[in-house]
Amino acid sequence: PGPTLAVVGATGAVGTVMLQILSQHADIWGEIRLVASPRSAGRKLAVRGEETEVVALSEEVFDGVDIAMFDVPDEVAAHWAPIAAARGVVVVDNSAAFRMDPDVPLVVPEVNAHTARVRPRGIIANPNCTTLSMIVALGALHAEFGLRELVVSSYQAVSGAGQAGVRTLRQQLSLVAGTELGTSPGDVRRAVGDRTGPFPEPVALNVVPWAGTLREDGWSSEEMKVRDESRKILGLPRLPVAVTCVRVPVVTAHSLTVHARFEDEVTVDRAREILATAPGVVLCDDPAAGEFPTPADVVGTDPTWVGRVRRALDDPTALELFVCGDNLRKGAALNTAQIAELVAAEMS
Ligand code: 11C
Repeated sequence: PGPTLAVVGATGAVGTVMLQILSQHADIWGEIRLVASPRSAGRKLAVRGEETEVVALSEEVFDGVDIAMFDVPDEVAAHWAPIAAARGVVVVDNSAAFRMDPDVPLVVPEVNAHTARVRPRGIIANPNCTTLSMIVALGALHAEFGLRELVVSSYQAVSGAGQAGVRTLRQQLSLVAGTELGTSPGDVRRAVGDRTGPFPEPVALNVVPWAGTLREDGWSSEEMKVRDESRKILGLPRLPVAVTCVRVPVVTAHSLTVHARFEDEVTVDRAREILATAPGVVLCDDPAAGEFPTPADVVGTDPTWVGRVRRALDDPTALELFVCGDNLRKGAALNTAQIAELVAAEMS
């Protein structure tokens, strides 16, 4: 049989997509153990067509496990990932707890698969979903053109904030549907009241220029993650990155506008060739025919979709792009599964 896999956080928004992916991908695993908080223990979830009972997180749950995927809050991962690693488990962690640790590789298989082999702490980190939604396309362009600067804005779906984010948007939409709201200052806010869930402002009929928690000088944690993680994944520790993260009323699939400046002059034709052939990227770019990627079409798919490829009007070394990807699939569960499959291949 193949390696034994534990899915820690099997009942969350990302865990749920993970079970679908494990059921769709080639079945390389021996036992798959589903793990969650004691609150969810005893539930039965389908994986690979079999009903599997969820067990409570404990030290013993890692006995005999080869690889564990963690989709749990930062503080839970910070505590439990080292416990699992100390028992000989290779942990693939989707929290922010270890991403910037120099002894933990931050892996996107299409961009830096080789870094996954060196893992002094027994932990491999999976990037933030916003970074992941653009980095496969950027990695392909960087490999040929040499990236020198990034300016990005995100349009982030509510499922980035987990099941609570999705519940909040659905509830708010039901409160504003069929009304005349959205026509005078504060009317949406009054209709929504304190039902803003994980967001600081109403997200229905709105855009919210905020994701994550407050960091120094007015930056958000999400913005710092996009900068720090992009630098680490691309191996460009001093890359200038300007980023603004925004939440939009989309259930799933993050989008970003990207201004990327390169070493030398670039052509749109060559950029399109690179993007059209890069693994994990789909070029969807025919504005004359009204074709560009949008979350409504991208949700539920695996690739990073790229459209609106243009050369910057005032800088022949820069490109403008619109990038869109499913934040729960490539943005989280799929990338984690791909990393776990890389590690499993080492073991076979
Ligand atoms: C969001 N990207 O959309 C965030 C959620 O560091 O993995 C993921 C947080 C993280 O809210």
